[in-house]
Amino acid sequence: TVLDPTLDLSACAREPIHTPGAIQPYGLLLVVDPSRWVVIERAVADPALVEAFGDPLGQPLDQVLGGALAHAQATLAALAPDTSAFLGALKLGEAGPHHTLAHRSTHCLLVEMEAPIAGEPGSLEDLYPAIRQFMAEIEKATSVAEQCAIASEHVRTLAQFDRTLVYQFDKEWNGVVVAEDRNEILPSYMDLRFPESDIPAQARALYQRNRVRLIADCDYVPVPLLRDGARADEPPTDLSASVLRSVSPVHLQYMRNMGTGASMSVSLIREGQLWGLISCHNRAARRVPYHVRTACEFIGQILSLQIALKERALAVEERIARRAIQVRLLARMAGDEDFMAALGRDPESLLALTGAGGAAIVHRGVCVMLGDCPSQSQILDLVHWLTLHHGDQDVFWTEKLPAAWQEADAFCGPASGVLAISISQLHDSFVLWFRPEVVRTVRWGGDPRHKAQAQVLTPRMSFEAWKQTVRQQSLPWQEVDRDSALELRTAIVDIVLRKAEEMAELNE
Ligand code: BLA
Repeated sequence: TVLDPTLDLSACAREPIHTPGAIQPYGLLLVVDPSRWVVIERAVADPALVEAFGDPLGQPLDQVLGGALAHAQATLAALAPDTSAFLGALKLGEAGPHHTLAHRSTHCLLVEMEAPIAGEPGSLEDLYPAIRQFMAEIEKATSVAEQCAIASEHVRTLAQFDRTLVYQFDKEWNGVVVAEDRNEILPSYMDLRFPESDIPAQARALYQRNRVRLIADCDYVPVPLLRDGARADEPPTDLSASVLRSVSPVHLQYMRNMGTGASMSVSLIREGQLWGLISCHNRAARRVPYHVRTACEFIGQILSLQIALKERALAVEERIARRAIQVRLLARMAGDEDFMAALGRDPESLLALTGAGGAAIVHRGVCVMLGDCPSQSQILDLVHWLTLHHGDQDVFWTEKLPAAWQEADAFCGPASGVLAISISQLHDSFVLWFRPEVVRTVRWGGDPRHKAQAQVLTPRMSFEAWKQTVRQQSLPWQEVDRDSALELRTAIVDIVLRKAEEMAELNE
């Protein structure tokens, strides 16, 4: 495949991969006009089928393929828009039983029939023991990483790939490989990162919708979808829901570069969003039987649910731990005349409250410093800047302070990240927490910078990991960190008010 080197990266996301006008050659696709029940387009890979049954184009569906679909017509008629139905394995004469799927879209009905695979399981039930085993194991996992590792192993055993990995997206849709199971045929990708453009937005949208995508052979010859002349000017048919949908030539080239003849991905969806993929690779071409794909889809759904549960449970544990720290700090403050100074007498708790490397308490011009901090004058400058620019905020945070305020360049070592609460506007009272610059050493699967240069749309020819460092940035402040800071602020402000009232009573 020769790829156009003048295309830019955004072109990746614009490629209309849902209307390729062709299918992969493992069966046949009929496009049916549901108002007339006539086949208006077709792609049939096996010429023997056309010979045996005649060309379906223009034929009424109930006559097509020797009546094999006739019994399903009621099911098809009842399909709601944007839904699919599995019609079972329909026997097509000599060509054997074809797993048949129907999808109803707004304008038409897609009927797909997959050619049989030698030795495939007869039913999903045959695979149930493997699924049950998976459920038993994943329930015992103590971390998300372990859950993903268990799923990788089970999907690899079930679907028999050389390598299975779990790929997790970050906020910017770059991905990192968080679990892997493999034999010695393909290399390890564990911990590697890949740029967002490797799985462009419209591809992610399709994976959000269809949970399993099989590309059985990166060297396949596409079978064109043919229509009669009267429909020549109609827009191309949307194959979003089609299992056999032909693949972007760019991605096929990418697979060849990776040394993978076949790939399958199973979507992991958490709270309605694509969280990641279970991505499977094989050196040689490989078809995965329908029931095996369904079992893998099921494993993907169970994994998604388990990840959500585990993340929630870990978050609750973390909140309880922070609450305990807060109680300790408040007890100390309550028993002390100078409550702001009291905060500084338990450095360990104050730092642990937000997971910081350093902290400073600034009150009436006095600055108490704990852990890893900028200098006193730098902290006072920072407080001045905060008062000027963020004085109306109870809480302020950033993980890129130098990006917001250039002077912070000078002390980004201990304090690339800052979380601050303002206690009293009147007295410039602040509590600040600092996080150090994480010169994060990141391994990328491909240098994203290359893509901004000449070979842009050519998938990278090398998977050499390279190191990218993220400068002047700390680890992000999580919601639990910010909430802990804000709760401490509320408690301190209460104390300040109470002290003020006590003073007033004394003066009466
Ligand atoms: C699809 N790209 C994909 C898919 C994966 C990747 C997993 C899903 C389909 C599949 O299972 O093969 C990428 N595969 C990876 C990565 C790893 C992996 C990162 O195993 C890491 C371990 N891809 C590019 C560029 C374009 C591009 C520059 O690199 C630009 C056109 C396109 N990728 C692209 C498209 C698809 C895709 C269009 C959708 C293929 C389809 O479903 O039709």
